[in-house]
Amino acid sequence: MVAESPVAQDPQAIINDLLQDDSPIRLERLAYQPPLIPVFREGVGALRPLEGFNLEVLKAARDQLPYVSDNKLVQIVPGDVLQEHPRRLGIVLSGGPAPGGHNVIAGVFEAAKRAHPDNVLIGFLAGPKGIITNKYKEVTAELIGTYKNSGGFHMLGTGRDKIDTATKMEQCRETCRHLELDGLVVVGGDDSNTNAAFLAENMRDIGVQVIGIPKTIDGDLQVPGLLQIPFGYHSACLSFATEVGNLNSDCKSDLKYWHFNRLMGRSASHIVLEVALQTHPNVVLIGEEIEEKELTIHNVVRLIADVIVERAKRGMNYGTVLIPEGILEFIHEINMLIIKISYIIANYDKEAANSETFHALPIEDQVQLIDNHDIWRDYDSRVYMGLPTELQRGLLLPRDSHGNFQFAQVRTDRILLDMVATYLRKQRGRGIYKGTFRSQNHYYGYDGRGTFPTKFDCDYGYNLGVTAYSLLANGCTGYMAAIRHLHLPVECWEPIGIPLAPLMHLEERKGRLELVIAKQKVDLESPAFKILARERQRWALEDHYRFPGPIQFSGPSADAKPISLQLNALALAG
Ligand code: FBP
Repeated sequence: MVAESPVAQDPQAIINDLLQDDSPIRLERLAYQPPLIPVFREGVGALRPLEGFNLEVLKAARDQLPYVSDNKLVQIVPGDVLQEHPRRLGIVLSGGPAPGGHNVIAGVFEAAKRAHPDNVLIGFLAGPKGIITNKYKEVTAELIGTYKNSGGFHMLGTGRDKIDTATKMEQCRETCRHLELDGLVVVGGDDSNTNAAFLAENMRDIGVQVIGIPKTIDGDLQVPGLLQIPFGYHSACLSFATEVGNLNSDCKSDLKYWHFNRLMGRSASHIVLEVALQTHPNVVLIGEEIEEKELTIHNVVRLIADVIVERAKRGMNYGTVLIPEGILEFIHEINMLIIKISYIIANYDKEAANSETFHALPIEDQVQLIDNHDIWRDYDSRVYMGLPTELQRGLLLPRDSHGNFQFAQVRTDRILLDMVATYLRKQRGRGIYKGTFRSQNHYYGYDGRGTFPTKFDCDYGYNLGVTAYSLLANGCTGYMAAIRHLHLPVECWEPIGIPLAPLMHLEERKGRLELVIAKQKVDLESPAFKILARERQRWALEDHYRFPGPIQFSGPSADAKPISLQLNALALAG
C-alpha cells in the first residue's frame, strides 16, 4: 500500500491543524490528574492541633486582628465532615502570576464537588478588584478541564489591588453578602495574604471564612518548619535555569560573550540561589550576602570584574553572571535612598491634589523636591549623584499599589554591566586587564512567571486547593493552607493550616509602618546557601556549566523538585 502523499491532503486542513490555538503540549497536559495527599483520599479530613511550634503574635497584629489572632496551628488528619447544605465559595488570584495557580482552583473545585455536588465556586475576575467591584464568573468542570496543569492566571486574571480602606472593605463585604458566600480563598504572596488576614477579620460577622494560599515565584513566603516554599517557585526557577543553561552552552561554544542575567524575584535572592544550583554560572550574586558583608555598589562591580580579569588571564573571555533583581535593596547606601524617596513620594502624593502627583512633575522638579526635603542629607545627594543616570531615574519610578519599590522596572543587569565595562577599561589602563570584554545583558522574569507548571507545582497547587477546602469545611478562617514535607513524595505530604496573624510584622510602606506578612530572605546559614558558597569558587575560574534543559512532564526528570529544597531538607533530616 502506498502512503498518502501530504500533497494529496487538503492544504487548508493541514494549515488549520498546524496553527490550532491549543499547542499539543498544552492539550497533553490537560489529561493529567494530580494525585491526592493520602489524608484526602477518604474524605475532607478533620483537624487536630499541631504542637511543637511557638508562633507569637505581635501586639500590633493583636490590636488590628483581634479575632483571627487567637487561631492555633492545625494539622489535617483522616476524617470527614458531614455537609448537609451546599456551600458557596469564592476564589481570587492575586499579585503576579505563578505556575500552578489553575491547579489551586482545580483542587478547591474538585474537593468542593466531592464533598457536595451542589457546592458552588465563584471565581473573581482581575484579582481583588473583582471582589471590590463584584466581577466574577462561576467556575465549572468545563473551565477546569480547559486550564488544569497549564501556566498563567488567565482563567480568572489577576491584579495587585490592596483592600486598604474602609470603603473597599465594605464593598468586599457587600459582594460576598450579595453572592451569599460562606468562604473565600485568596491565592497570593505576602501582600495578598495580608489582604486575606484583614478580610478574615472583617468578614467573620457576615459568616465568610477566608483562607490564604502561599503563591509567588519569588520563593519568599516561607515559615520555618511549616512552609518550605510557595507554589510557582520551582517552575519559574526551572524556566530561568533553562535559559541560563542555554547561555552557558552558547558562551562555552563561541567563547566570546559575557552574559549578564538579571533574574526576577523582588527583594529576596531565592531564585538566583536555585538557578545557580541548577546551572553553575561563573558569578553568582546573592543580595542577602551583599548586605551582610556591607558591600557598596562599587564593591559589587569589582567583585564581578575580578572574576572577569582572572578568567581572562586563563584565556577565558566569556562567562555567565547571575544578578537578583532585588540586589539594590541589599546595597545599604542605595536602599537608604529607596526608603527616603519612597517616603518623600508618599507624603507628596498624600498632600497633593490628584492631578499633581509626584510622577506628574517633570523629572528635574522631582529631583529638586527630593533635594529640598528635610530627610535628604548632603551625603544622600553625593551618593545619588555618583550613580549612573539610568539608576538615578530608576530610583524615582512609581511604587506599586502596596508601596513596594518596583525592582522589575530597573535594568540592573545593564547598569552593572556598564559599570563593570568602565572599571575594566581602567584596569586595562593600569595594565591589570588584558582580555577582551564583549557582553550581552538579559532579563528573565515575566517569561518564567507564565511558564507551564512543573509536575511538582501541578501536584502542590492542586493539593493546596484541596487543603484550603478542608480548612473551610472544618470552620477555619484567617489561616494559610500549607503542606509539609514537600521534599518527600506526595504519599508523605502533610496538609496543615498556619494562622496568618503570627506571620505579620511591621514594615515601612508608603512612608509609614504597616502590618504585613513578613518576607523570608535567603538564610545564609542554610545548607543550600553554604553549599552554593563553597561550590561557586570552582565555578568562577573553571567551567562546570550545567545544562538543565526544559521542564519535562514525563520521564524520570518529570519528578524533579527544587535543588535548594532538597539541600535544606538535609538539615531537617539531621
Ligand atoms: P508576587 O509577589 O505577587 O508573586 O509577584 C512577584 C513578581 O513577579 C516579582 O518577582 C516582580 O518583581 C514583580 O512581581 C513584578 O511586578 P509587576 O507584575 O507589577 O510588574
